[in-house]
Amino acid sequence: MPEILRFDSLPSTNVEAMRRASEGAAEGLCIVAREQTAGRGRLQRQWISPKDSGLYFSIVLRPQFEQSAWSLLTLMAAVAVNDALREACSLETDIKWPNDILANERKLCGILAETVETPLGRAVVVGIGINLTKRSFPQELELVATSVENATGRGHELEIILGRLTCALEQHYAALEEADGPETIIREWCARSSYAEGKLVQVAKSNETLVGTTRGLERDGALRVETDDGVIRIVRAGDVNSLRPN
Ligand code: BT5
Repeated sequence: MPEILRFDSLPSTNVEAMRRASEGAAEGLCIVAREQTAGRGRLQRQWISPKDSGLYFSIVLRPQFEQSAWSLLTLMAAVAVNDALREACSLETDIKWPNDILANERKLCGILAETVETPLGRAVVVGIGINLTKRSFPQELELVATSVENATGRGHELEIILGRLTCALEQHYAALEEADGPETIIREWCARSSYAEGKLVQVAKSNETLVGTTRGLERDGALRVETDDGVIRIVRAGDVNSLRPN
């Protein structure tokens, strides 16, 4: 069983896990909070985390494989969340590249991996926020967000989802550590994501926006997008949105 530390309230479970990692916490330490007052998304964005409305979770990892494969940790976590929700709530979800779990095309979960320097070497904290109840996001996000309660029509036990999630993380992290780990995780991710292949998307990058059709993932998890001129663009960062053909 992993060690799980529970808090009533934290600014951010990722910040707490990073602090503990920098103090030498072992791989596998999990932090769970009933609420976050400064929950973090990517690029200084916010993750809204009201009390007892979501699973706010972070885990400390100390990967021994080469750093070029660390970007796959986010994909590995998405695969684990997808499994945990199926097993605990009979809920089928989609994965939007790279880190969003969707139900009915709305965001139900976000994942944020951050690295931290520690006395035991560089560590990674993988943070996962899952909306459990209807109160987990404000009305202004109604068109883009959803929760397990919204998607299944009933409430679900946080502890059951947490139990499944830690098992699934353990299983898929072990798979990623194998020699063929990158291929395995990419295969598992593609099997669970409608965004992997043949999806018309718009990608907003920091300096440009491109439109094209998805053509699978690179070995490091980057998204391949074929633009109109037949060129394959490799996307390593950016926000992806599905476009429907007219
Ligand atoms: C993410 O960022 O989706 C990563 C979220 C990671 C949250 C977890 S919770 C546990 C751990 N501790 C932390 O401090 N963070 C992690 P990004 O792709 O940048 O999406 C952020 C955007 O999602 C925001 O700008 C909002 O538009 C939207 N958003 C914020 N809160 C939301 C919520 N509860 N449900 C759905 N969408 C939300």
